[in-house]
Amino acid sequence: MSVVFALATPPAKSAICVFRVSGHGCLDKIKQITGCELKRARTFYLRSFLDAGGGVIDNVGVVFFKGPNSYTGEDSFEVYAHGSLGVMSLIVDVFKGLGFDEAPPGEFTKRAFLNNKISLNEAEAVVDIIDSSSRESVYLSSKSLSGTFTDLVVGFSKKIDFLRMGVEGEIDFSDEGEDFLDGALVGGLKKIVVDFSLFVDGCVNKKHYSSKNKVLFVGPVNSGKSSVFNRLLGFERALVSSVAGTTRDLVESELFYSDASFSLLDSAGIRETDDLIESRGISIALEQIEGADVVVGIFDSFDKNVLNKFSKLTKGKKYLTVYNKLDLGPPNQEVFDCLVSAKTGEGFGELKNKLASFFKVFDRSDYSFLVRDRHISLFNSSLKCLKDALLKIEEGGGLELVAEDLRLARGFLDEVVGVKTSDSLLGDIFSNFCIGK
Ligand SMILES: Nc1nc2c(ncn2[C@@H]2O[C@H](COP(=O)(O)OP(=O)(O)OP(=O)(O)O)[C@@H](O)[C@H]2O)c(=O)[nH]1
Ligand SMILES: [Mg+2]
Repeated sequence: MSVVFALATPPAKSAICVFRVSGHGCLDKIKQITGCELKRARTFYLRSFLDAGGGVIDNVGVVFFKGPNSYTGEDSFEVYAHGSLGVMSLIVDVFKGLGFDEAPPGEFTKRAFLNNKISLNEAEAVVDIIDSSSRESVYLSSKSLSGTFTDLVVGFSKKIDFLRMGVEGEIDFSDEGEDFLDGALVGGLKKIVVDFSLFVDGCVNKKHYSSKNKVLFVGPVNSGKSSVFNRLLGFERALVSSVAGTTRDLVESELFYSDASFSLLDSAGIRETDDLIESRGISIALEQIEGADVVVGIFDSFDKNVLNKFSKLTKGKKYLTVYNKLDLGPPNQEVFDCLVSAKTGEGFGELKNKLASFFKVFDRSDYSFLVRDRHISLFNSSLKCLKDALLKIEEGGGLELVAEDLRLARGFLDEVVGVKTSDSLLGDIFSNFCIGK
């Protein structure tokens, strides 16, 4: 395979940037890059990084790994340089000049999989941990990454193989036309159906787990929606002004709080208006209610009609009413769920807690592993085959058919760990990675 390189850190100004290089022959080039030979693998060397003419670009850290004892399983090295855009661009030029190719997304992990360093589901867990937006999903992904999940799947595969060997044995020894299965094998099959069902129940689909908790702010104009939104985020994301109708477009930002991440959406204040742009903004706000998980109504006064109108607009969604501008005085009715002042910050601890309480946090012990649609579908197919095998035995079906069901059940599990995987599936999986991973 060709030598590939990639920037593993974001292409932005930072203290340090890290480049990865992998592929046969790449270690021979280190001398050219640093002007000297590095003796020991896995040792951090401080060296000069030289351009093609021998000019010093930067003082960098270099570590090399000798395959197969590397992430990719190939000879590889990493360069830790100062994180300036100029340095990054010059290093890229040097690598290109040496004939290295820019790595496509996921190339390093793909090579690790192809070189049997990790299973396919472990490669997928690498993406999951990078994508993790909550603490819980970090723990769930790291469990898959550590190999526990693979061990369990491989363990089930071995048990299925063992049962199939038993069934095949019975086929060889059974009297002509008389199919009979040893009670221990039947018991074994029943047990694996139960254990495997429990395991599948213990997996949670990444799609549901990582879906963003959408919190939409609505309310009359000038009630302080954008101010509350900004105060929650801790910075001035949305424009605030005393002019009614300031917010037109939808403004979105992420908030991480209490083990979960939220997607906060500030919207245009709702009122009757002749302004075309403002009324379009109001329509967008109303459309967003449908897709929101929680709607937060922000008000700066008590008006029964206005409150009723907003309550109706939320169409049965989870709804929190917030009275803002508490610093100017409390509301004249105690009907609000939360009282805050975006100006002073009063009441925001309670508001955040109330928001977080709307979202169920998965219990790590209930949901043991984070899986994808691909895994769920393979698990269900495998479980169906196991159940079919059991049914056939109980109904006195042919042992050949039972053996075939077990073979199929095992095959689906092979696909989970990537024993047999099509090139197009690999393409789909690895194209979702970041560059440099
Ligand atoms: N005293 C006081 N003023 C506030 C508070 N929150 C917002 N304001 C003021 O109220 C005015 C409107 O604030 P915004 O945050 O722009 O209100 P909005 O609901 O987003 O307004 P639109 O986008 O126009 O619908 C501004 O002048 C803010 O400074 C508060 O807690 N106390
Ligand atoms: Mg606003």
